Amino acid sequence: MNTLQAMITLGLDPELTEAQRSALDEYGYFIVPDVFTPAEVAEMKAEIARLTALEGKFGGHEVHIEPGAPRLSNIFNKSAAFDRCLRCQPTLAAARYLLREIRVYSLNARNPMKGEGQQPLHADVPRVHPTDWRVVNSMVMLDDMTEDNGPTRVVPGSHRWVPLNVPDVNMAEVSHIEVRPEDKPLIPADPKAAYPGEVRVTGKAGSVAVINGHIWHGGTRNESGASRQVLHLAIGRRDIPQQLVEREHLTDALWARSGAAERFLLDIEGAAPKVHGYPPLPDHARVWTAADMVDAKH
Ligand SMILES: O=C(O)CCC(=O)C(=O)O
Ligand SMILES: [Fe+2]
Repeated sequence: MNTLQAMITLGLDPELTEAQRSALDEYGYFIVPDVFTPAEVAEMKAEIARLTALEGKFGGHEVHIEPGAPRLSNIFNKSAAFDRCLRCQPTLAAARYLLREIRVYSLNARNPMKGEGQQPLHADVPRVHPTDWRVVNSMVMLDDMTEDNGPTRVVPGSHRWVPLNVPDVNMAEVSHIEVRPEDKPLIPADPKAAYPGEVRVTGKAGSVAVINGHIWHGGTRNESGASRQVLHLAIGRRDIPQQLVEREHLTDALWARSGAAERFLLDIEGAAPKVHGYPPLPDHARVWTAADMVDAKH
């Protein structure tokens, strides 16, 4: 199996449209409406609610817990409702275009609470040379994402700039990010503040915003308090470590229901299920705050 074959097997067009490709190249993102139907969105939302009730304050523990923005991680292994994310054509086609051979990097859910959710501007992954693209991320909107319920902000074109405030869980082998003299004037004094030219990404439930994972972006404060349930469907270059190593968390159920293409995309081919029943919750979990991400640099 390879990436092209997996997409063909799943019945997906492996190519971006010309407009999507030029937006991804030039601005670092594009938005596609109506990728998922209302019924599909409703099923995924119901499953998020069920898993959130099961996990409570530990939601997100496999990666990190974010105060003010309840998260869930490892959700392919926890529910069949998200299998359709492996057929999210715009994300997969963008990832294939930018990264060539790909696999799932992670699938997380995040819902900022009223008055919470402002993240520092960051890139999800480091980049050590100009064409070292590592991750394509996407926001699968399970609610309408509006100007005032904590939409994702992006800085168009910043995918070509220095990787900013990369979360430590995503640094892989990179221990130092070089800041060239020409990068210095771009770096914000306060990464949580509005940045000149930033855009709030909005869309109806069922839309998907696809971003180059190197673009400067972040969650914003949920002013209205309206639910803003979003999945982060992140696809990585196949030689970059997964954020969540799917085979380490593999459940019997996911193994049993997946076909060859799904197993390739999750990188669980030849794996043996390790988790029988619902994945266990820890005694304690790593809490991560936006401040940690920036403080770690100083
Ligand atoms: O949920 C969002 O709007 C973006 C979150 C994000 O960028 C992250 O957690 O890395
Ligand atoms: Fe991010």
